[in-house]
Amino acid sequence: MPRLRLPIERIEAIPARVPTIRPHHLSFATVDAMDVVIVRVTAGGVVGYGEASTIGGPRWGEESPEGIAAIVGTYLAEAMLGQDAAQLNLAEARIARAVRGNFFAKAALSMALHDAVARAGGIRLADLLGGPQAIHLPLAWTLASGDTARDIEEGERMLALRRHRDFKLKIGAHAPEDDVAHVAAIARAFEGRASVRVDVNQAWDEPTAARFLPALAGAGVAMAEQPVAAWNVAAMARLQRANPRLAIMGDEGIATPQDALRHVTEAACHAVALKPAKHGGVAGTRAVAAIARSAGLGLYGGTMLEGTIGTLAALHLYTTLGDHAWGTELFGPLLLRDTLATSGIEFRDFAIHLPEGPGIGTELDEDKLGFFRTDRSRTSLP
Ligand code: MUC
Ligand code: MG
Repeated sequence: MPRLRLPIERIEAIPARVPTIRPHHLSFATVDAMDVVIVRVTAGGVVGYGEASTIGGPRWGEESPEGIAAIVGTYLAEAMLGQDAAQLNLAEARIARAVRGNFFAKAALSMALHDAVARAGGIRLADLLGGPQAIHLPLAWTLASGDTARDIEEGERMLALRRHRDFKLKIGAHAPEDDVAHVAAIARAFEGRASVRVDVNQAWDEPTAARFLPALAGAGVAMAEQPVAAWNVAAMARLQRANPRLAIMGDEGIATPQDALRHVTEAACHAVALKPAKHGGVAGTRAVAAIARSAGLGLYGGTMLEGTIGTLAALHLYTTLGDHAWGTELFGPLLLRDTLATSGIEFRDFAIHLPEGPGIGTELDEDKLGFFRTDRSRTSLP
């Protein structure tokens, strides 16, 4: 039986910086541009794309755009050039062994290989993964303008556009009393029309979380993401036990399958934010999702605010995983002022829609990449 052979001929990692439509305020940084690394792989003459992004450089996690580009372009390229991309299980195992950690870099290459193989077969990435269980997924939006009135106005616009009816609020940068007042005002404004969740991005210690999570639950918040430090799984468990009305979601604390197992065995959360970047690619994401699902934890299709390429790769993957109890937040391209892809994504009816392939279903816009790339001076306008 002949089989597909796709020897990897070229691996490129290109850093780029794309401005956001407004400053995005998180507990640890305010972001007005997203740093992304586009990975382009050529295998058997077929080109596939992947993307890694960081939020505020190495501040959300340990990896920086410069580091990602160096890891992909040097160490992962050395390990993978000449290997058969079509042997995806072997390829992912080799990537995992080639360097320690560096999950964002590994994920971008994993996505690009999967995209190339799907394109070579003329099918969607989701079909390569066994086929989607849904062709659209619920789409949350993050209200993080830094101002309560502006957030309410932005939320009203999203509802009127029928784009989002789940809002995640970024808190933790201000006094907790002020954060709770901010969240309560927004929850009141959207009561009965939209859900409100919060993401503390590790900013609180356990006593602060113990004191203020009940107030958030009382204001109508149904889910609180990573209220305490990623390492503090024991505190997550105590907080979850003390706040049964609230789903505590693990994000920064759940990268590897072992992290997921630990959260399960310690009953440390009711929900898990998936992010291919955190999990090192397709195989890692599926492993974490399987553990979470087996333990009855709700899945959330998370984002690192990637542009169109990374967002599409995550979307194809998430559609194959079954029910996402908390929906997705794959809105990255909507927060960016421009795109590095030749086509957009369909965002409508409060959902993100799976495109037709092949692969992820779009192409890299070389002119835009030429304009936004940060590794050489700009030569032309987009
Ligand atoms: C995070 O921690 O979840 C996802 C959405 C958003 O606004 O920030 C990210 C990161
Ligand atoms: Mg988060």
